[in-house]
Amino acid sequence: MGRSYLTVRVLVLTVSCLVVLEYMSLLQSAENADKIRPSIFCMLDNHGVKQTHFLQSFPRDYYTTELLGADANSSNLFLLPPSPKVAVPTLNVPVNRSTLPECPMIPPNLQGKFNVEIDEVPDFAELETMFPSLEAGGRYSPSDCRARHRVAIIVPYRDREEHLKAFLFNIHRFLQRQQSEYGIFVVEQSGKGPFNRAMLMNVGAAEALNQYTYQCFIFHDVDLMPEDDRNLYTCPIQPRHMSVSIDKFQYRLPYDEIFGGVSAMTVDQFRLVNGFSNLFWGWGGEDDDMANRLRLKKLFISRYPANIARYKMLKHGAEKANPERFKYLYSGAKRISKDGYNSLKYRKISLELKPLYTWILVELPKLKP
Ligand code: BGN
Repeated sequence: MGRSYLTVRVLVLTVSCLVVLEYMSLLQSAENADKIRPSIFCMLDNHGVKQTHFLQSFPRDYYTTELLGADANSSNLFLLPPSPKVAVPTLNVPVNRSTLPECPMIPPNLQGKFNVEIDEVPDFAELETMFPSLEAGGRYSPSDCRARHRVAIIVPYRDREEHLKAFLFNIHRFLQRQQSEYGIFVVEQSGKGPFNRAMLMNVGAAEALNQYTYQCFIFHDVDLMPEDDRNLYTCPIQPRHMSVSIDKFQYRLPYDEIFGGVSAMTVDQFRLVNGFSNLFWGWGGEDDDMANRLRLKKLFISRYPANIARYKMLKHGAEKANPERFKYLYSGAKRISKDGYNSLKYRKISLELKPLYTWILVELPKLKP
């Protein structure tokens, strides 16, 4: 009786010790995992399985820091002569922020979902007084910490002044809450011919890099207003499609490969796929061509969860669809190395550092396929 009682006690003690040991080792590994990749959002995949979504778990200098603006002077990329001699202002070298502490990974003043203001937008003169911390050209960096990424927001544009006003009103407040270091580049196509959204984005990339060592681009339609500031406009590890759920599409992704609306790419990713094709004149297909380029170069489209990556779309008339888009989409793989950033040509009519944005007016030539 006495011996078996002792055996039971020894067994209980041993099991308790094992449980405590296991618990401690679990705690340890969880702590180490957090050190490697701090998690911010939790997502559910299609099967309802919980996945951790990692944002910016990489250092600030992860991206190429070489002066990519030099590209614009290389033989591959040039302005169509004769280009009128416009004084090209460049931005001042930013104040030395290296002594500031790095901004926190999760910006402390986020609001989450907020009401997008589209009905009562102040006029430009008033808007310009509302963002005193902006530098010329619509540049911003937080004053009390060093932003984690340098982001160029590229907005292809023509003849949508009301949209531009609403966009600027909403986006500056949004990005400043995110403690982002950014510049806004509005690239306007001159003339009345078919719009070439993709080529304007190539121009925006080249011109932004001429100004500053941006690490990534966010290509942004002017009529899309983000509705939740947890949708962080940071440099992505894989190209990120940002406008996942839009009110116009009942907040549903129209199809898996869509890369239009708002999308983010690092400078390196952009260069790897040779930017956008220059051949898509009129509505449609240029974003699908980019999705094909990403796949060809073994990059993946990443997305934030749909309840966060939400957008309101401003109303506008339908643009004329490009009847040639199917042809160019099918032949895209053959052209990736010669049609894109390395074959871009444009005539820069004007570049102005306006208070709220950098305005670049260009004439786009029809390039041979
Ligand atoms: C698709 C367009 C995209 C556009 C989305 C959302 C084409 C190519 C034909 C296969 N693609 O149909 O460019 O972003 O709709 O509007 O038209």
